[in-house]
This record gives sequence, C-alpha cells and structure tokens, in this order.
Amino acid sequence: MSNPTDGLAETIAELEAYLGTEGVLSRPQDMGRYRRDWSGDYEGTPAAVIRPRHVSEVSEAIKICNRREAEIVPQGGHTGLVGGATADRANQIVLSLEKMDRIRSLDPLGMSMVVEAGCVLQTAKDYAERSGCFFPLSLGAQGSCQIGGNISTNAGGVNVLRYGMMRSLVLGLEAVFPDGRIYSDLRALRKNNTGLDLKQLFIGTEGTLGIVTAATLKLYSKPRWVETAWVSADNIADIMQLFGYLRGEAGDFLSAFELMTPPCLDLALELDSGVSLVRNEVKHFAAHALVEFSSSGGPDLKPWITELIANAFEQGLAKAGIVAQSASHSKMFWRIRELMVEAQQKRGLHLRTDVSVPISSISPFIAKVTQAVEKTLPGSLVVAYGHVGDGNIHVNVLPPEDFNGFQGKLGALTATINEVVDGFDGSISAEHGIGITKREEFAKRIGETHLDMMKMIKRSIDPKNVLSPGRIFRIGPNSARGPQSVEMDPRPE
Ligand code: FAD
Ligand code: LAC
Ligand code: ZN
Repeated sequence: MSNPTDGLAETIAELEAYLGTEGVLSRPQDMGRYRRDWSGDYEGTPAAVIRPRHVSEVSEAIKICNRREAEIVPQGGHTGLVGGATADRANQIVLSLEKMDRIRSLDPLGMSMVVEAGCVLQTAKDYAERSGCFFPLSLGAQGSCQIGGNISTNAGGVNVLRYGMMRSLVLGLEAVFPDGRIYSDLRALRKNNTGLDLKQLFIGTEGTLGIVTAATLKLYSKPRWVETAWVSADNIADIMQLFGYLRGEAGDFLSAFELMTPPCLDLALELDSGVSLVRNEVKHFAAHALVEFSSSGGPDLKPWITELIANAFEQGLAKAGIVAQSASHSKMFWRIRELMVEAQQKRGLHLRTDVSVPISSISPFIAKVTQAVEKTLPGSLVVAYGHVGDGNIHVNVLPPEDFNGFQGKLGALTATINEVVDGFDGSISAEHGIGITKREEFAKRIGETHLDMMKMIKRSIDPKNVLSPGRIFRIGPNSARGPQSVEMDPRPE
C-alpha cells in the first residue's frame, strides 16, 4: 500500500503541466478562501487547489489524481456547514469548480436552463429572471454557494414547501466519475423512465461518487404576485396551527413558512438597528412566522391574503401581524431571517444543527429539546428556527456568556439534541448533509444493510477512495487503500 503523501509533488507537477500554472495553486498564501469555509469553523490547507475550466480538464485531472492515488475534495462556494469541502488532510487536493461558471443555455418554452457547476446560485436565479422565468432554490448563502454545491448537498432553503429540494429541480446532469469517465445526460426531459437514473448518484452524495460539472435545471414561471407577512403568536403550537390553516386555505400559493423564536430577533438586531422597527412591534410574543404567498398569474393576491391573516387573528392564532405593504417592507422581513444566521456566525463557536421531525411534532419537539439542552448546559441559549413547513428546524446552541469550555460540550449537546430527535422519529440532517461533522452521529443510526449498500456503491465507483474520502462515512479495512489514517474530532456543524 502506498503512503498517501508519496509522489504528491509529482502529482502536482503533472497537474500543473496539464492545467497550467493558472489552473493550479500550490502556495498557501494563494489559498485563503479555499482553506477556510464560510462559518470559520473549518480550516485546512490542501496540498494544492486545482481550477479546471472544462469538463475534459476535470476528467483528465481526476485521472491523474486517481492513477497516483491522490485524494480530491471538490469545492463550490465553501458555504456548506458540515465540513465537507475543506481539506482535512494536508495531502488532499481541492478541486474548485469556480472557473466553470457559464450559463450554457436557457429554453423559455421548455422552462429549463443548462448551467455549469461553478455558477453562483444568485447568478443563475438572476439570469432566469431576466429571461422571464424563475429558478426557485432560495437560501441565505445564495450569493456565494454554487449550483454544483447545491446539487451535491441536495440543498433545501425557504421555498421547498412549494418547489421541493434541489433533487426535484435537476432534470439532467453532467458529472465526472472518480476514474475520469464522463457521465453526460443534459437532456431537459421531464419524463424519462429508461432504467437506472444515474444522475441521482451525484445528488446529495456530497462529492463522494463524482464531480458535478453541469446540470439542466428545471425552471418555473416567474411569480407575478408575491405577498409577505410577518405573524406573531403566543406560542409555537399556535404558529403550527396557523401553518395548518394557511396551508389549507392557500394551498399551493403558500411558498414559504419560516419559524423564528425571540432570540432570532435579538440576534438580527445585533447587526442592524433598523430591525428594531419590526422587533418592537412583536417582541412580546414567543413565536413568529415569516410567511410568503406567491402566484404566477391570476388576480392580485393581496386582498385575499390580508383577509386570511385577519381570519387568523379572529381565530386567536395570530396576535400581531403585518402584511408587507411594499417590496422594501418585505425585504426587511427577509433581512431579519438572514441577519439572524449571520449574527450567530459572528458570535463565533456555537452548535448548529439541522434536524427534521414530523410537522405535527414540531411544537412538542422544540419544547422538549430546549429543556434537554438547558439541562445539558445550563445558561446556554437555544436558537430554534427554520423551515417548519417542511418539518425542518435548526436547533442551534450559543454558549453561556463568558463560558470557555464550549468546544468540550459540543459532543454532549449534539447527542442530547439527536436523542430527542430520535424520540420523535426524526432525521439528524434535513438539509445540510452529513459531511464530516455528523458522520459519527449518522453511523450510530444507520441500519446495517443501508450502510453496507452505501459502502458497496462507494467501493465499486471509487475503489481507491480518492474522492471526498471520509465524507458521510468511513470506508473500512476492505477498502483498496486500507483504513483512513487520521481520525477527526467531531466538530460543530
Ligand atoms: P461547498 O460548501 O463548497 O460544498 C458542499 C459539499 O458539496 C462538499 O462536500 C463538497 O465537497 C461538495 N461539492 C461542492 N461542489 C461540488 C461539485 N461540483 N461536485 C461534487 N461535489 C461538490 N442549506 C440548505 O439546504 N438550506 C438553507 O436554507 C441553507 N442556508 C444556508 C445559509 C447560510 C448563510 C449558509 C452559510 C449556508 C446555508 N446552507 C443551506 C448550507 C448549504 O449546504 C450551502 O449553502 C450550499 O448548498 C452549499 O453550496 P456550496 O457551493 O457552498 O458548496
Ligand atoms: C438556514 C440555514 C442555515 O436555514 O440552513 O438558515
Ligand atoms: Zn435551513
């Protein structure tokens, strides 16, 4: 068995000869943003960063790495929250997709667009909009994350309720297998039942089975009417009743339903004092929902939505509420949602989780998990929020003030939260994936058959375990290259 660092310099030299010096960065001082992720929780200097410009270059580069058994970690916008895109060993080569960022085509009648993996999500969304269409994936990181990263993590976001996760937005895919073979089926077919749907191998598998290089994305009609409302209630149970009511009445017009709890507003205020306008009006309430309704045609939604919200007041489900009266008003609501995430990042080390439970269990789940966390670490702050219309809650934990031992508590807090999730038959990862962070907790829960099958697929596609090694699960002693030599400490999500 070869030593993983044997021949690394030769590998990099061969990559340089093929990709040119522009295509290969090997000096640590040139690697800033490739070394450190958005959260700042993950940092690792790779042996090199390669930046292919074309699928053929990706293919050739992978062949070189595979032949020499050099480990590759694909990287998009580096906004993933489970440590998957950061080199965790010094011998790894980061493969950045950023130079493959073209929008190849858009078909307004077929409602599809072909986009390269390195295209930033916001750029793809803007392009679709300029063409009179709509690409619905929407998340706080959309200004930085890339289509390839969204596909590899099967990203969710705030409009899943109406449009589904990334998996349901991918019609076709181009990707490179670990042996360098190119899989290309970018046909924009809505129906195609011809055997194994190979593109699914690459969606949500976090770069472990191949590198996504381009995709045909499903577009929708551009929303013509978008109404946004902020609704506050006495408790989370009422907010969930409100969800049931609005979903029943508004059906498909309901495009987002986000829960926020009081700490979320306080956090947003830390970054923007303008937010106090909203906060002061609603600060006495224990639960808030940011609700969006949209339609691509038909009559103006506002009178109807205003009536629905008024009915919710009459039923006692809402205690304070504002239907946005202008685009800037609605922007302010969404800004609170974004700022509260940013403010947590600025606070430094904290625990991020990304769990789901059945929608009907959300209220008791949040009550129970909050109690359990407070018992595990008295004085900590639970920040519960998220896409409750999909049963997906981020139960984050901020350390008590002036507390220095938080790193040492992360394992216990994660275990506490996940145990409560288990009690509700939930999932420990609803949208961010497993990466490295959740690997051990995932391993505790996965069934033997499921794990065996995943390993079998990984071994048959990547027998040398060169691609994204150690992400999602470890390949054990049966692997061609033996067990991984470095054990990672679980880090915060
Ligand atoms: P990266 O972080 O670069 O990579 C993520 C994983 O995919 C890694 O394992 C990497 O190796 C692999 N990968 C990347 N590109 C490729 C490729 N081309 N081929 C193969 N593998 C690849 N997620 C949600 O689901 N919903 C949210 O609402 C949401 N909100 C967020 C808000 C903020 C502020 C932040 C920072 C993150 C949020 N996320 C959310 C996390 C989310 O997973 C990412 O933002 C996004 O999908 C990752 O894209 P990326 O390009 O940054 O990928
Ligand atoms: C969110 C991300 C963190 O929903 O998933 O804010
Ligand atoms: Zn989320």
